[in-house]
Amino acid sequence: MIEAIEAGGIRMQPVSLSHREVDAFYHCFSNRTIWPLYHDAIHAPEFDESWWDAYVRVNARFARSIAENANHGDSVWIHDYHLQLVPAMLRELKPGLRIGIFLHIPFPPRELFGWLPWRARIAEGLLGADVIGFQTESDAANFMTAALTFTNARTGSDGALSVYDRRVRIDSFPISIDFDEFSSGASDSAVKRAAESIRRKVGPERRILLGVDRLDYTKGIDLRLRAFAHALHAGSLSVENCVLIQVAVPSREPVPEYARMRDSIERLVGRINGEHAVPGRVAVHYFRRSLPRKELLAYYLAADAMIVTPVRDGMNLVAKEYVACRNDESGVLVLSETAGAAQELREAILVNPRDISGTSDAIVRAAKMPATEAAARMIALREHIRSHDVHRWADGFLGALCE
Ligand code: GDG
Repeated sequence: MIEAIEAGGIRMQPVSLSHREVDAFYHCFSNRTIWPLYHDAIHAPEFDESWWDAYVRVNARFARSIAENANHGDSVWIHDYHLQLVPAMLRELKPGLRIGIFLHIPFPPRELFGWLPWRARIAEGLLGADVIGFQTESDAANFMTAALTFTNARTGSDGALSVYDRRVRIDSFPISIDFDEFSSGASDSAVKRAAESIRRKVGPERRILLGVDRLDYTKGIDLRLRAFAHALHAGSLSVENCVLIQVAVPSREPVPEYARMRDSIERLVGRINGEHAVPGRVAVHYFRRSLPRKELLAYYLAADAMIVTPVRDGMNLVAKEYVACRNDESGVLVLSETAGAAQELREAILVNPRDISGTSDAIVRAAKMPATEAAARMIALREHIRSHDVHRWADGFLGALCE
């Protein structure tokens, strides 16, 4: 067993995995089976018995490690789709714990979940928890239906599920951000100076549209680029008055689908700039790297509009971070209706990201929105996120777990 690590008053107990396990458990089963399936099968999920075996083995190792480190009566909070079997495994090893699990990604409709050869095992794995948390009510409802279909769980009297006389609460706990941290970070004078410098460099008369995403096929970066190109073609926007800055953070590079997607996005950026750039003015600035936090805040501050167009997203924190940084109440958020955040952020301009001309119209509207309308929307968005921050999320989940 690897030694525990102490950091910031927290003791972390590593769980070691071999390179082969990282490949089969993480890159393959987690990110080529579960990730695409749970995001509405945007890409065909792959099903492979040996990946599943690695997933079971690694989940069992996490469960054992928790059982060795937790005391009777402790609360355990498990996170995300990589560890869906841990709740039931842990309950078996150590029945006296309170167990919660939170899924950061969507939970698919029963028809899609039913594709999984191991659907009953996964649903039963999750049902080992006392509380199963999802980002949205529809994710929670999807799980409820899947559990009733593929396991022996039955509806309990109070809307919870009943599993062999044990009560399992299924609920939504929309995750959020530390509003105060982003808001005060954005009022830092170095961040403000960096934002002014970005504006000066791209041309102070130009509207800045911003995209910030992991390079992931769920994030709709290609659709956003096509919608922006549509506006340039139509003449509703031009490189003289507008620029799109896309920050694309490399992610999951060993997974073949990600390499293909990156190539196609980069070709698209080249094509748009090839068609629309003029001397000193490109249409799209594309940064394939992760920015330090302060630089990211400077981009949030410099941007007149944030364009968030995932085809499917559990929540999307970038949308919330942008809003928290807009202390002067300027700026417009364009947001996919298929992101969990759209359930809360109703004052954003909501779009169907697959509707290229509709998204293009929304981008133009955001770029040209009168300051009074933008402020009214931004004030309402900020109020919501300020009162629904990450502390409320954590307290809500842990409160439910300790009930
Ligand atoms: C999963 C779910 C759910 C991005 N670029 C840079 C950077 N980031 C940070 C952002 C934000 C985070 O990464 C991305 O969070 P998202 O929520 O947008 O997306 P996922 O990574 O897919 O997260 C998602 C989330 O879990 C939480 O439950 O909302 O639906 O898919 O915090 O700021 N940070 C820095 N430089 C960058 O260039 N420093």
